[in-house]
Amino acid sequence: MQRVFSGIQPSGIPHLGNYLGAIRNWVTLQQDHECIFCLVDMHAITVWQDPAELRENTLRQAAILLAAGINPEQHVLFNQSAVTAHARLAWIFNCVSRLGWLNRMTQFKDKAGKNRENHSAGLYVYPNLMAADILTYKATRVPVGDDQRQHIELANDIAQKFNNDYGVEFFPQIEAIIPPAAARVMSLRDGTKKMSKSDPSAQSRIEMTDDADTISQKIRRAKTDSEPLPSETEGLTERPEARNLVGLYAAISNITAQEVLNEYNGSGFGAFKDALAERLSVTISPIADETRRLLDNQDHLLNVLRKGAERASAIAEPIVSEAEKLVGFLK
Ligand code: AQP
Repeated sequence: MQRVFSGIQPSGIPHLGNYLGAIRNWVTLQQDHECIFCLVDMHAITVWQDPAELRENTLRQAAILLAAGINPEQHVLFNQSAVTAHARLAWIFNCVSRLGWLNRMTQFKDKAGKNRENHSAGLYVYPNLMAADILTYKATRVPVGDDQRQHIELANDIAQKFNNDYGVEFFPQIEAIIPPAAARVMSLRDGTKKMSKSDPSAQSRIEMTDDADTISQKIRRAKTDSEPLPSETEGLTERPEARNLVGLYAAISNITAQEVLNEYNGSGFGAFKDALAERLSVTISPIADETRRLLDNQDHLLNVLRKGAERASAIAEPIVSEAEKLVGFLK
């Protein structure tokens, strides 16, 4: 059975992009993979996090994952900072990875924007830590949204360079599993920007804790244009907001964008948005309700994460200790 690793940052409330791009696929992969799911709190602090909010977000995110169908008995769910092997391997990778490789990372450029000099060194070496997260477990399959494709390629470069430098076949190559639909869900306010937890406007995203009224209100206010929906998907090429909403409808209903257009071509956005909001609520409301129930028992959540960290450490420790020996550290 292949080992899957995937992570999500507790940097806010997970949104529809995280759900369709990642979490939903994690749930499915549990059927025929050994899965390790991680709340990557060390990644989260690469940009400022209020400590109390980080704690709250980490617990809420654990609750959302359980509510969405992650099974912590058969698989492993924990928070990154509880397993020190990630930081140890990340340091080794900081020394394997090249500045030239990191300079090409578009996510750093997007997040740092024009104010590059003022961002943390952690944000810059974030992809090295991500490579360490995966290779700490020698995981070979990583379900991610399209935005992480470049980071997985970099992780493979790091694994290969480590193996070459030390003359071993120690780290495996990694395969990104990118969903065919909704691999990149866009902001509801701007169809050219990805939906993101850190967007200052909560109207830009559907959060996994939103109730049916909030979902309906956000979808009704979502930016669109004044044209009716086209009959073919080519007609969406220059219409990013319309394309995003049609893509969401298709992904949540497990049909193609063309099938959505077959039903709605020629109509305006009013009825289409109502139907979309309804479909989103059917999936999200039960997850939101179960999340609220789970959050009433924080001891249970802490216990799940603690046990998950113990099991993760048991897998990670021999792998990272061996990597340290290969580097020449006295053990
Ligand atoms: N808009 C998106 N569409 C599809 N997939 C997405 N993912 C994130 N945004 C979208 C996927 O969700 C997983 C977890 O992401 P993350 O929390 O680790 O980090 P991120 O990609 O940086 O997500 P955000 O929401 O934009 O967080 P902030 O604002 O804190 O940086 C990943 O698999 C990601 O591909």
